[in-house]
Amino acid sequence: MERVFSGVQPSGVLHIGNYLGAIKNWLELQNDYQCIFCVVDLHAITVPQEPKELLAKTIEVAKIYLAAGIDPKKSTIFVQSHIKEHAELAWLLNTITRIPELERMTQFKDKIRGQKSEVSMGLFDYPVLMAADILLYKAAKVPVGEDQVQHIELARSLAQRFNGRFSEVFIIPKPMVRKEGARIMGLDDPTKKMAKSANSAYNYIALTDSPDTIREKIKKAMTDSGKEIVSGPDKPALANLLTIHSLLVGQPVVEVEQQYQGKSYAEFKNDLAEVIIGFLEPVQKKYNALDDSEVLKILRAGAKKIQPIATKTMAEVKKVMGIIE
Ligand code: AQP
Repeated sequence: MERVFSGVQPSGVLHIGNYLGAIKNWLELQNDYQCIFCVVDLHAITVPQEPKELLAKTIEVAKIYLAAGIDPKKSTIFVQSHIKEHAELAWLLNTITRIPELERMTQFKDKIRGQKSEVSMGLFDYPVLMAADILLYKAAKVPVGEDQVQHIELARSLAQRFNGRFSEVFIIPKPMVRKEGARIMGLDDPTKKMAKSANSAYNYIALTDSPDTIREKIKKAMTDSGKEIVSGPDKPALANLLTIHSLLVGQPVVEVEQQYQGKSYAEFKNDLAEVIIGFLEPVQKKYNALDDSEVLKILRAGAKKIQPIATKTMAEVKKVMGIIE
């Protein structure tokens, strides 16, 4: 079975964009691949995190994985920092990474805007750590949202460079990006992607939002000029809301458009809020029933299960690089 690797940062509340762009994809892969899903805490600390919150969010993200349907009997879930080889391999890959390769990363450029003097070396190096995450497990496929594709391109380049310079150790990973939902946009600004780190909570629907909060956020969500409920390049806000609706009910966007012909924005938004609430209800029920200590047990068991893969890859890497084990 080919291996799949992906992860989410415990850097905030998981939102519907994370679900539709990444986690929904993971659910479909569980039966056909050896799946490894990680809570990437070492990535989260590339920007300042409140320690107590980081701890709580790490468990929270794992709970969301489980509540959304990741089955620990089929897939491995674990915390990135529990496998030391992620950081170790990142260091070794740093030695073959070129500075301009990291300087052109869009996510880095976006994140440092207006705060250059505060930027950490960790944030600059984020894509190398991500390459290490993927290459360590020799994952063939990496299901992600569109924003992460550039980072996977770097992982591919580093794997090719390493294999060429030393020996064929790494598998060259491929991104798996859904056609629909790969880039869910912010509700308050449909020109930018929905993000955990957004300044306003009105940017996203958190997977743990209450029904009333969801109704309020959808009511306040931006719409475009005009009256018709149609998708299109000049209708970024509606295109985004229609995509969310379409993916959650499993109906193509054109059918949703037809359903709302002649109806008002208010009617569409009311229904969309109820669709989201209906979708999240069972997820939240499962989430609330999960016990922290049980979740921690699952995470520790996950790390134990995949540790041998990481140990083996590192031994191979060190051997071909001339590092004594
Ligand atoms: N808006 C999105 N639409 C579709 N997929 C998305 N992903 C993130 N945002 C969207 C995908 O979710 C996975 C986890 O990504 P992350 O932990 O980096 O989440 P985030 O919301 O992007 O978090 P942050 O903290 O706000 O980071 P920045 O500011 O860097 O975006 C990935 O597969 C991602 O593609």
